[in-house]
Amino acid sequence: MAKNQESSKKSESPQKYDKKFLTGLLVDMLNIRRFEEKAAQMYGLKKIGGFCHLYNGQEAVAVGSVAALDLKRDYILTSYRDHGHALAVGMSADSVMAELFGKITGCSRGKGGSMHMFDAERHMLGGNGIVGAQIPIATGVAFASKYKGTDGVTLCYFGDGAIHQGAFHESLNLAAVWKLPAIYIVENNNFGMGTAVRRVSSVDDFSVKAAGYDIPGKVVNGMDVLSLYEDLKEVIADARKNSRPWLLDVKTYRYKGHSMSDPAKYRTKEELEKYKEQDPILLLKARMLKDKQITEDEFKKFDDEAKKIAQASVDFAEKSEEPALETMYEDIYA
Ligand SMILES: Cc1ncc(C[n+]2csc(CCOP(=O)(O)OP(=O)(O)O)c2C)c(N)n1
Repeated sequence: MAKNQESSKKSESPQKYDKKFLTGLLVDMLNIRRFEEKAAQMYGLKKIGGFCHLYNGQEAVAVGSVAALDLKRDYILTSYRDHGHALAVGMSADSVMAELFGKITGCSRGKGGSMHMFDAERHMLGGNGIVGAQIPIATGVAFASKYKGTDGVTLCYFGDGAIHQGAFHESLNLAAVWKLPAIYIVENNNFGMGTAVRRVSSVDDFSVKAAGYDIPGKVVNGMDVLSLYEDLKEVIADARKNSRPWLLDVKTYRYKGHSMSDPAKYRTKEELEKYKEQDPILLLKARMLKDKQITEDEFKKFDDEAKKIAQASVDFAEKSEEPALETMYEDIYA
């Protein structure tokens, strides 16, 4: 039977990584954080309609895992909390913000909105509004990679609420039987909307569920981008080499409410502050400062640049046109 693993990488020194690589991770996380803050502000100004789920606090998960991929052959799919994943694969802030604004220059031509970021060229096969919908789709993508012999792996991100959907069981069973190179990543942020995970889950550690499919499982620290990157490197290499699925319980935390309409009264300020002490951006910054791989001035420069990119994306979205009325009947498959 496949054995589960606990991440042993708690506080690796970043010294073995060069400054360029670490700066890349830091800048990617900063860009997501500042983008999400700007999106929240624009939502408040009613520039963005519909649902909007922010990724603040969870940045290390998308950034660290995408950094471990080879996006020429690998794919990712995720839930409606998808802005961070879109930016992490290199989609422009302009195309993501314009999508939030419902403009024709958005990545889904303004027809998808917050929950439907998509970029086939960059192998980001979408956010999904239906909880857990991406799990069977990702399983199919992994099947296609195996069938075509591309050696590609598929990362499928979903929440701790989604793991209780029947589609999870059906998908993991098939992925195990067909030995598919799919990595199922529970972004375990402690809550499914306002419901704490301990109130709805029979287990604390989701990786134990891997045993039910005879596949390997692992608990991963989702606040430390470097240890997550290292864990994912190993898991991806194994899934690619041995063509087999994995289940990862990635421990993370969302700073904002479930969506823009949620004041998050179901948790204490103290709990939120406790998690913010291990903020993924500040953790990496502290390590880089300690190892003299960044200065406070450089950090400020990157942060200012991230704010500029977010503001520029708003300017771009504001200036863009809405989809023309006749495009209403385009992009419809059924
Ligand atoms: C099939 C389905 N049921 C219910 C909903 C309503 N809903 C939207 S998000 C959500 C909570 C999911 O939480 P989780 O999977 O933990 O992801 P997170 O929001 O924490 O990222 C629910 C119940 C939905 N969109 N789809």
